[in-house]
Amino acid sequence: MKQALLLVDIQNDFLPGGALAVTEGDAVVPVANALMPAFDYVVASQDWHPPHHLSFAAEHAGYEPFQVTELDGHDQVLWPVHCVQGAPGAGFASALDIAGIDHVVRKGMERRLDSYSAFYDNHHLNATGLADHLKARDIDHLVVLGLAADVCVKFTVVDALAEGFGVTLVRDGVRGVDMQPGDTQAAIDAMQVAGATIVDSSELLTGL
Ligand code: VGL
Ligand code: ZN
Repeated sequence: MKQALLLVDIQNDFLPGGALAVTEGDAVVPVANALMPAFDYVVASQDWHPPHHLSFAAEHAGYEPFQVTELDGHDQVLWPVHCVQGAPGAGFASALDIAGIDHVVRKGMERRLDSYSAFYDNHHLNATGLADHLKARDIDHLVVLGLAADVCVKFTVVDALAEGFGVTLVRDGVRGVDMQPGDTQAAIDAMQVAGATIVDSSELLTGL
């Protein structure tokens, strides 16, 4: 079994003070930094939207962030403008040890199409190439943490399992948006039901 660490969207806009701030989102950074040296291969995803991405509420007259609209026949949650390509908010958290990252996968670049998962857009029309990239390196197990637990982490983990990867989710390495109270716990439960193993980072670090 060859494992990789997958850091999901640990970007400034998802940290306190950011455009789409996740409560305690900064708490995942030290967990990521502690785990990185224990892995031979570290992948990081980056939400990477064009300036007028249609997941932004600002692109829809009369809509506010966190409302839902329909886009190309699918429900689309409307978000604050976030993770615009090249903007500071799209950058990795400044406290993240980016020198430890071996490969970056960017997603959400198509204006009409959102992409929560690091593997596929939300309608599974296009692959990001991450699955092939990992399989080409004989990686068959992913240890996953990052932001947001109930959005991009959940979609990434579900797709990873469907692609045949084993998945370990680091419980203390995720935080959620919680648009509804309890969303984060429900997401963790759903990832476990889908086949992920849930651990605390301390369980991965003992014996190192
Ligand atoms: C995310 C909402 C919109 C995430 C990305 O990274 O969880 N959430 N875009
Ligand atoms: Zn986004």
